Amino acid sequence: MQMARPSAPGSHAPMLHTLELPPFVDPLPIPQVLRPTLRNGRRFASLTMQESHVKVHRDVPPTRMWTYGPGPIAPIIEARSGEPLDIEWINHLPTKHFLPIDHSMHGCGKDVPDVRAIVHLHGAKTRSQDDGYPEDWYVPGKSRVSHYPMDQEAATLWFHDHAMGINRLNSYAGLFGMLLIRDKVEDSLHLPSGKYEIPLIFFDRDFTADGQLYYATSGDPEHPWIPEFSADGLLVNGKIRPYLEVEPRLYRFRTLNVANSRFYRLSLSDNSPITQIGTDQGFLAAPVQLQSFTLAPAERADILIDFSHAAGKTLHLSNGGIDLMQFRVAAHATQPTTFSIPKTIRPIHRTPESSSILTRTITLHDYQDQYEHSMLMLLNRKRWHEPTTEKPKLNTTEIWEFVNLTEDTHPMHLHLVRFQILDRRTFDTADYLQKKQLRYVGDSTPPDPNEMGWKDIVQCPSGMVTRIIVHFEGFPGKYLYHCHILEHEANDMMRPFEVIA
Ligand SMILES: [Cu+2]
Repeated sequence: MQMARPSAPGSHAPMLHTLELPPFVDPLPIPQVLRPTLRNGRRFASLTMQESHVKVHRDVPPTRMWTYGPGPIAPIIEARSGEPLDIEWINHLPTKHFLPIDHSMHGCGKDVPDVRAIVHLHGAKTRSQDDGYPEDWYVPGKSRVSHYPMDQEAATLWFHDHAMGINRLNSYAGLFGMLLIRDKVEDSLHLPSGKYEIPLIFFDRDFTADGQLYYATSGDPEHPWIPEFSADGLLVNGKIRPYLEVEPRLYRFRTLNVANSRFYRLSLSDNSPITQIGTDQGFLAAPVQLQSFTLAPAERADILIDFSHAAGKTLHLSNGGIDLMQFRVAAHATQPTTFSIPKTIRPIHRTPESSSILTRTITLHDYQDQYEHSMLMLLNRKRWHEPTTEKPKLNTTEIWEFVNLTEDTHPMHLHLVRFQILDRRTFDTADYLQKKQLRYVGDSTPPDPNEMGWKDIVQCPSGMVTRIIVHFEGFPGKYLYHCHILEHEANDMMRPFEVIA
């Protein structure tokens, strides 16, 4: 078979050469919309984690995946600000896992069931017991109802598995989806909607020659964990390099990176402008015109693309040099378009540094063996199970500075809260490691214009101090913060924090 490549490290399976598959032969799947229904006077939705068999490409046999719902990708849940919502998450997965579990990982021993799951609604302001704490996992046959107050602004949220030590595999299997919160500000903007508003969910996967998911291992059967995962197969909404037929008019795309480790740098093949109107936690104060934008794992960008200049043409959304998907622009729009890009969107008051009552320094470490292989990644040199050290008081504001002593950019995420990025600044890492002194060697740089909104992920580059300002509001209780590279998070770049009433 021409598509079979010999084998990947740690495996004997022949692999699929996904980059040799003909691109743009499958239409982009559009996930169904799930609107909550009223049950006993409360808004309610239910989603079932289940095994499904999904066609990722015309020429690839169906792939076993684990998804929320029967489709190739979870339905998009539509919620409204101010309208509380209960979601029942039913675990109907098989009892045997099909991806390589590392039983030496924290909370991943042979004494716990292989298949276990817990859902975190990323970006939601929820009580601790509804947040999807990693140790609150449950097994097939069980379910759990989580309550989401939706006391927050319009934004692109997403849900994914967060079970201790195994969510990198559960998410890789397909356990993720998008939830949109809408509000009156959004209504008043009259943005493209209905078939002109399209979710784009990016991820990468490797496949064996028979089309099954392949997750690389270290080659050591006792410690199969790998420090980072990136694959050849580039999927959008569950298809490898699909196409989308569009009209020559303005579209809104809700983009989300659900890859385990991969960062995307997205642009249009003809370099036409992309207008970003929102980020992780909702609208920017004003639109930002971009030639390209980066999405770290878990980041979202709410973007507008105007195809009216490209009637009758094709163009591509590219990641670096590779076209991820194709837009086929029709010669004519089906109806006159009345949408225009707003000049301003919603006021965002910058949180003054003077409102912070405490600065916490969080160091990021990568411990390597003699061959420079990563063994363990930690925050403040502490493992997940060590006692909680970050205990912000409810309704107070703090500055958190992430001191990155590693060679990677880490997308750091805090549960419960939204925050603003203050700045980034290069420092002398050797000095810090030897003398524990923070000596800056560059000027501080402000966040990029498209990072000036409310965020819940911050990219923390190597050798820099990245500062955010956070108002801890909502609920007291135990939450967590972690790197959103799922391989890092599992070993052990994740720590609890507790909001104290
Ligand atoms: Cu990381």
